[in-house]
Amino acid sequence: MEPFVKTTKNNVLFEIAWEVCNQVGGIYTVIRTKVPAMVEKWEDNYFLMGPYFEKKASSEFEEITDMDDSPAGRTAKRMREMGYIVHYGYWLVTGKPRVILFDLDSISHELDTIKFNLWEYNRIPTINVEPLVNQTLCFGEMVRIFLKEYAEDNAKREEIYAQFHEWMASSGLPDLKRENVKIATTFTTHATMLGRYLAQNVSGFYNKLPFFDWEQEAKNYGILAQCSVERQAALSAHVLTTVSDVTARECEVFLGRMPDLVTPNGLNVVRFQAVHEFQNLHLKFKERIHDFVLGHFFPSYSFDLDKTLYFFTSGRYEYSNKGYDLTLEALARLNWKMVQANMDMTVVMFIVTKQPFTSINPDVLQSRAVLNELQETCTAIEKEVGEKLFLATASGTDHKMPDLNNFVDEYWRLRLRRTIQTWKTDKLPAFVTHDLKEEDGITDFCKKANLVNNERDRVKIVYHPDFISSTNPLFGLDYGQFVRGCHLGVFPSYYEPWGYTPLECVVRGVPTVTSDLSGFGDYIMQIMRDYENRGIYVINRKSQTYTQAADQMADILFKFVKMQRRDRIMQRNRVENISDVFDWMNLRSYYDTAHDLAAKRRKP
Ligand code: G6P
Ligand code: 1S3
Repeated sequence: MEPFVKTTKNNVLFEIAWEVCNQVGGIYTVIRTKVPAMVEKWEDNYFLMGPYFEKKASSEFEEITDMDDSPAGRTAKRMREMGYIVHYGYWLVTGKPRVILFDLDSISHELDTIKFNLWEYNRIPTINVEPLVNQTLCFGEMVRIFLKEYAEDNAKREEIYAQFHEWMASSGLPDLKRENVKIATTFTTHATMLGRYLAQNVSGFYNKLPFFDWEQEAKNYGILAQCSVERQAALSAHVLTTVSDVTARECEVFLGRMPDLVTPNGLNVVRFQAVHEFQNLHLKFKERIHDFVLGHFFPSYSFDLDKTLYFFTSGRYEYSNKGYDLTLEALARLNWKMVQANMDMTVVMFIVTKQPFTSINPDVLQSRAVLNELQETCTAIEKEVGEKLFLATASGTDHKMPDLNNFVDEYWRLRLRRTIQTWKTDKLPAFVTHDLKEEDGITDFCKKANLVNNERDRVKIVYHPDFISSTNPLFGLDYGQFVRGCHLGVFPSYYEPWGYTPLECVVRGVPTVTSDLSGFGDYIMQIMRDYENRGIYVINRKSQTYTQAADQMADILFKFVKMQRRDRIMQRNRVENISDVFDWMNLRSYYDTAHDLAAKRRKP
């Protein structure tokens, strides 16, 4: 790795993304977690640019009302004088970088001209596109105007770099090139539009990849505008990067250019001083998950919580892309293996995603409420018995052990009896926690495979079609705490340019399953030999059939279930130890290389 050199005052970097101050998906994580490492290098010469959405900005943006006299501040002021609304301030995240947010409504009256120019100069067709695409075109144009103005004033005395992420930020990039604006540009794509669509819809996508006609397919799926912006941005930038070798192959076919380098994703890794601290947290949050499981399952039947393992998967609902299909298939096989082997272990699998629902299932809420009531009643009885026992023994004279039953009030006896009656049910524990608006691939599979929480099953399913947050009445944990409480994260994706979910497990010391078709899995296989021993299981989806992959995964899960607690603890230590590899303080260097290359190419 190159020795770290802080920037000189003559360099400035603008990083541009639709998800700056605007969380939509994974790119937000990339940008936000990378900030501290970027600020460390670029100091005050680092600026982010994003769209301004009042509601979102209100919680993470702080306007600098007294605009500073920095060059960027002056350009923002100039754009305001031109009639545009430009917000300039701080992004309130770790590193607190300066950020420029563009109000898209302030340029929307120029949309027809913007579209005309995109066609005229770049052959990008944008007629009749959905409103979101129109917004991105407004954003791209405001970015272009800003950068052009900025470069006119400053290019003579400093090297200006611009880092664009995805097509949604980049419709102005082709014109920056055409107008020969003196900025060293890098375009990073985090997926390709066509890859996303085709992987979901065409079986054998990877084998067919070299033979797709991008334009024809873009027309088929009605995404020609998005694909054209993406392609032109990729072709216009001085440097093209993507997040993994997996996606690099798509770039060649769909964008007509092989990336110059791969820029893998990291996190802002904060490790505990004391190694055992994350193990303690695992125990703490596992007990919170126990509470949910107790309330959810025990009214119907019980099992030994000390011999229960928590697996989970999470992400957007893309049934086959995210590998939910393979996960369920492997779990059905695991269940069969565990039942055959007469095992006394139980696996509870949580599937956390987002699907339309009307409300939390009333039965699920009810058992949660009854559990709370049971807990309160028991605590009250415990207190009453404790106090009365103390008094009786302290004041007693006959040296006899008092009868504890006499210390419980009739009121509390009755209340406990009633609670126990409402507690027990003949129904099976629900395998979906919410009332879904429609059945989906997950519910269909569970019903067909009869994986519906029968008592004899060793694998139980809790399908939670909503993302987890600390205000959630079922778990009362935020996502990070929930991950810590689990034993294994399961993400055998079919289409996943990078995939943060397994990495989020690694940094919390939770073993994980990934696949060799995901960018993360592919990267791990390149940099490490003993990844499996360290708790990262990579399913071979490249060269195996679906059935073979399901078998491989069921074997891996079965092996995991047979591990002793001591081995699990040691494995968690080993997996957590990998964290530093994915710290942006180390991975930023890939972006540094890209930016250096862009600067070299910009100069004639
Ligand atoms: C952590 C705690 C231990 C606990 C263990 C449970 O390591 O520090 O005190 O016994 O978790 O591990 P398990 O894999 O059974 O949840
Ligand atoms: C993309 O977000 P997605 O979930 O739509 O970018 C992420 C960040 O690079 C990446 O982790 C993910 O695989 C991509 O698919």
